[in-house]
Amino acid sequence: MKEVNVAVTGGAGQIAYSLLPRLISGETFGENTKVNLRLIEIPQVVDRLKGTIMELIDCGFKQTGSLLATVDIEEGVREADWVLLVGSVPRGIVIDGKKIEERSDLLKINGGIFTSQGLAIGELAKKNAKILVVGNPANTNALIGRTKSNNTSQSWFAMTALDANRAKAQLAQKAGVDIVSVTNMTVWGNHSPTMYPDPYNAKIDGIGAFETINDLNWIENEYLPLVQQRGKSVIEARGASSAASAANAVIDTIKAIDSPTKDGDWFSAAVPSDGSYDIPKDIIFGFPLRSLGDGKVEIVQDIPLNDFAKSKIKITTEELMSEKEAVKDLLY
Ligand code: NAX
Repeated sequence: MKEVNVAVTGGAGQIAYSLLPRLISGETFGENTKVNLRLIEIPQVVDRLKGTIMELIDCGFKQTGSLLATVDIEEGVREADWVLLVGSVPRGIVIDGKKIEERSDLLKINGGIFTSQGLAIGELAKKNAKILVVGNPANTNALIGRTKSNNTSQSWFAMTALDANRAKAQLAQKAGVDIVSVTNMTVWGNHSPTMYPDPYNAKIDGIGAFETINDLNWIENEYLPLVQQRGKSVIEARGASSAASAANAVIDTIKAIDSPTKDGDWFSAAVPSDGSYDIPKDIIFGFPLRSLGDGKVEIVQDIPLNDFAKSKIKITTEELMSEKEAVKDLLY
C-alpha cells in the first residue's frame, strides 16, 4: 500500500471528530493508501486525543496507519504530505481576563499560532506538502502561515468548499434539482460574510444557473445572504457551529486538489493571488480552480464578471486587504 502522512491541528475539536474517521477510511486518499495521522493539540486538551485514537483504532479500517497525538507542532508536521490546520482560537474566548470579540484581536491571536505553525511546516513538512487552513480567519491565517513558511514549493489553501457546497445546495433547492446538477461554483474572496458565491457563472445541468432560475430579485437579494449567513443560521439552530458539513468540505477539498478536475468544471478554494482578476498579489483569495491531478492547481482565467459581481468582489477584496493590514507586523 502507498502511505500518506497527514497532520491535523485542532484534533480534539468538533470538526476533527467528524473528519478523522473519514481521513483513514479509504474514502479520502483511496482504498490502497495507508494514512499515518498526526493529531496536534494544545496541552490543556491533548489527553483527550488518547480517547479519539482508541476510537479510530476501533473503527477497524485497513487503511489506518500510525496514529500519534502531540503538542509539538514540529513533531506533528515532520515529513507531512498534507497539513490540515483546523485548530484556532475562537471568538469569545477569555484571554488574560479579556473577552476576545474584535476581529482584529482574533486576527492577532491566531496570527501568533499560524506564525509558529508556518515556520515548522516550511522547514519540516515535505517539499511538495499541501496545507489546507480551516481555522478562522482562514484566509489571513493562511497568509501568515505561508509567509512564515518561506517555502514556495509547498502549496497553501484556505477552505471555501463549505461555502461552495452551501451555495450549490441553495441553487439546487430553488431549481428543484439534485445538487450534482449544479457545477462551476466559485466562492470569490474571503471565507467570511463578504464572500461572493457566484450565481452568474454557476451552471445547472450545463445551463447558466441564472437563466434556469430566472429570478433576479431572488439571486441578488435573497440568495447571497442565505449563503453568506448560513454558518450563523446553523449556529442559531444547532447551538454549535457547522462540524459535519465542515469536515465533509475538507474531504471534498483534498479530493478536488488531488484528482483531475472534470472537463469544463472547476472547484473553489482560496489560494495566493497571482494578480488574476486584478486581485492584489499574494493575499489568499477564493478563486475558481482546476486541478491537473499531478499536484498542480491553476486559477481558471477569463470568467466573465458583470458589474454586480465586480462590486461584490471589491468588498471582499477590501476586507482581505484590511485583515492584511491588521497583521502586517507578522508578514515579514
Ligand atoms: P473547536 O473549538 O471545536 O475545536 C478547535 C480545536 O482547536 C480545539 O480543540 C482547540 O484546543 C484546538 N486548538 C486551538 N489552538 C490550537 C493550536 N495552537 N494548535 C493545535 N490545536 C489548537 O472548533 P471547530 O468547530 O472544530 O472549528 C475549528 C475552526 O474551523 C474554527 O476556527 C472555525 O471557526 C473554523 N471553521 C471554518 C470553516 C471554513 O469553511 N473555513 C467552516 C467551519 C468552521 O467554522
